[in-house]
Amino acid sequence: METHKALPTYQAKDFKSDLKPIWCPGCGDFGVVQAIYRALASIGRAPHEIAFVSGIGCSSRIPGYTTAYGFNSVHGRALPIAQGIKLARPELLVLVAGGDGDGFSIGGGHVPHAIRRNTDLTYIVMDNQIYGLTKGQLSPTSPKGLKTVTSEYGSFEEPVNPLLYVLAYGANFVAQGTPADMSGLADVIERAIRYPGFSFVNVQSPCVTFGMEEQQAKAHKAMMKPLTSLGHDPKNRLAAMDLAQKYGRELHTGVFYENPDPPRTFDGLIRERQGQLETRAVPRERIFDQFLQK
Ligand SMILES: Cc1ncc(C[n+]2csc(CCOP(=O)(O)OP(=O)(O)O)c2C)c(N)n1
Ligand code: SF4
Repeated sequence: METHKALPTYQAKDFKSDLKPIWCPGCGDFGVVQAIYRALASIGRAPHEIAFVSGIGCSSRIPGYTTAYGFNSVHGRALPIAQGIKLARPELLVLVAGGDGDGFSIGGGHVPHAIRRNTDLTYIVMDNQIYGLTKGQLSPTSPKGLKTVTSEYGSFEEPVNPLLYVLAYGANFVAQGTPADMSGLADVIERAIRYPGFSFVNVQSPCVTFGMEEQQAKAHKAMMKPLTSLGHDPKNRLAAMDLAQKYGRELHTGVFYENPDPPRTFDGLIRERQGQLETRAVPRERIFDQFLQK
């Protein structure tokens, strides 16, 4: 008689590494990593099947606190590295994380290209509206008027709106969460990971040391408006963009946009082309040349 071995199941604790986080007590990133553990347990992939890439910043320490393969890489360069990993090892589940400075300042130029290329990965930004690691300078998402060590008179600049930014460039899965609502955050991260293609989660993650009062957990609990309670249809990109314009004034949580008809992924198209060339017995080293010539 044939016997079937039960597939291994994972719990949140299986994704927690032995490294003790060195974040300030109360930092929102503690909640984000917990939500990631929960989401990964639901996904059910083994830690060794996950590559977790980050840039540089307090939030970019996150891969080290998980049991996945981690790369705390270079400031602003997590996305190109992660795309390279996915192309070289398509069977891996690839996660990318970092701060708003990492993603929308020094790394901002990579975001549109990662979106239009549509490599299958999940990008989680811990948006605390400040540079945490370097001790409280203005970040691209700092609100106008914010006084920091680099803006004595209050910031003169309009902030970047990460939600509108990624929607405008055509991202097919866009969500927002806060660690003040742990199960909601774990849920959107899980849905983002399950989405085939580039997916984006903006996390309003409080910086308790340099961040604003309105950006702390207590304020988030009072402000939070789940998109489901507004009757928002996540299949409607224009409605998502309309809501995203309220970034900085309202705290909407949940899925803004999920394209119900996911386009082909870059890694999928490359794999398909490689398969065609391999059946025509083209030497492996020439596969990429052939692809580029077309
Ligand atoms: C090329 C380069 N430029 C600047 C820095 C200095 N630096 C390190 S982290 C950081 C910004 C951190 O802010 P953010 O990305 O928002 O992350 P947070 O620390 O707030 O989580 C900067 C400017 C660096 N490490 N490398
Ligand atoms: S400085 Fe801010 S972002 Fe960095 S660990 Fe402390 S609270 Fe968190």
